Amino acid sequence: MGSSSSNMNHIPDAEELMQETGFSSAHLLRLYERFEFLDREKRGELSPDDFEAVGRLALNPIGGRIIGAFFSQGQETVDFASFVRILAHFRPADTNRRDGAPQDPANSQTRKLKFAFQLYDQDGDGMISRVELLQVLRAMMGIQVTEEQLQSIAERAIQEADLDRDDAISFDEFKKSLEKVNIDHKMSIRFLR
Ligand SMILES: [Ca+2]
Ligand SMILES: [Ca+2]
Repeated sequence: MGSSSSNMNHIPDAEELMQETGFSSAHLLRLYERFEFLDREKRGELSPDDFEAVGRLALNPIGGRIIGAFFSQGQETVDFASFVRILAHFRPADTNRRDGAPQDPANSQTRKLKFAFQLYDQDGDGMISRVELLQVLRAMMGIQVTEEQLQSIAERAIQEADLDRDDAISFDEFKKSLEKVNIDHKMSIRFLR
């Protein structure tokens, strides 16, 4: 621990970020190394192009949407603090809470679900429409399924989740339909453990 704390010095606002996101200093250092690696022009900020270099994201069918989440406030670049805040959604849930941990940390069940919901709700109106659902399904399943199969999968998903029958999935409905799914497991990045 003693040797890593000296390296922490060049990380801007390291203490605040650890407090806010729950990352340990070891995590933060690793994220900083990654950030510096991606920041090819050494500007202290990343552009969407820099993310394309992350092979795993490029291969992920909804990788483009995940990259988009880093730029959701319309900004063109991401600094280290924003980078860490977004990745905090992928931190596994705490088994034992530390004193002074944030009330609603980014890795809480609800915040993880909200993050996932936004990947579907591309127009940001708070509802997943049939079209938006189809777009994600199409991206995820690619050419393995026919348009007809896709439609019927979407139809079934909407019928199961759409409790108030308005033909769209609200966040509450999304949350309820995923209650049995282990979102924490699905939305954790192994290197953050
Ligand atoms: Ca929408
Ligand atoms: Ca609904």
